[in-house]
Amino acid sequence: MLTLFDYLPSQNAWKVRLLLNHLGRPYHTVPISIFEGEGQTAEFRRINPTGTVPAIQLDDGRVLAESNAILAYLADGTPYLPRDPFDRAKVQQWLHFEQERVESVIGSLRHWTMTGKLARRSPEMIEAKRRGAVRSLGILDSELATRPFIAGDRYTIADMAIFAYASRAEEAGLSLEMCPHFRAWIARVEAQPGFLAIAHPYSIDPYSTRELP
Ligand SMILES: N[C@@H](CCC(=O)N[C@@H](CS)C(=O)NCC(=O)O)C(=O)O
Repeated sequence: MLTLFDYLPSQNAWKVRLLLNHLGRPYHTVPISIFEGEGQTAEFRRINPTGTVPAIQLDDGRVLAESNAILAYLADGTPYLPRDPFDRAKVQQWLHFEQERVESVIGSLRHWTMTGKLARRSPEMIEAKRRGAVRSLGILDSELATRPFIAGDRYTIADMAIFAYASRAEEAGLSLEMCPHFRAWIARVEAQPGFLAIAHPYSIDPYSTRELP
C-alpha cells in the first residue's frame, strides 16, 4: 500500500490527500512533526532531501517528493490529468503558477498568521507577500471568469493544487470580496465527487508556534 509522509496542517500534503480521496485509493500515513525537526533527520532526508512533506513511498520502495510531482504521478491515466500533450502542459503551467505565486505567498502568510509568527516578520516582508497574494488572486479571478476550471473545461490536479492554499486566503487575512469568479470556482471544486472537506488548523500542533528548523 502507498505510504504518505504527512503533517496534518500542511495544505501541500492536503493536496495529495484530496487526490487520494477522489481516487478512492487506500494509503498508509507516516506523520512527520516538522516543527519538532522530524523532517530534518537523516532518515527522513533519505525519503526527501529537502526535509519537507508531502512525500510518498511506493510498494517497491521508490520515493517521490514535491506535492505537484506527486499529484502528476498519481493522476496519470485518470480523468484528473489530460492525455493530450498540450492540455497536459496547460495543467503544468498552472501547477508552476501555484508554487511560484500561490503557495509561496498565500501559504506563507497563512502559516505566519495562524501560528502567531506574523508579529516576528518585518513589515516589508509581510507587505511584499500581501501584494503578491492580491495579484495572484486577481489573476485567478480574471482567468476563472472565462472557464469553469483553471486549466480548461475539466477539473484537474491544477485545480486541486491551487485550491489548497488559495481557497484559504481569508485565513491569511486576505479578502475574497472582489473575487466573485474565484469564489464561484471554490464552490465548483467543493462540489466535486470525493472532495475532502477536512482541513486541519495549525493549532492542533503545539509545536507549530516554533520556527521551522
Ligand atoms: N514545494 C514543496 C513545499 C513543501 C513544504 O514546504 N512543506 C512544508 C509543510 S506545508 C514542510 O514540510 N516544511 C518543513 C520545512 O520546511 O522544514 C511541495 O510542494 O511539496
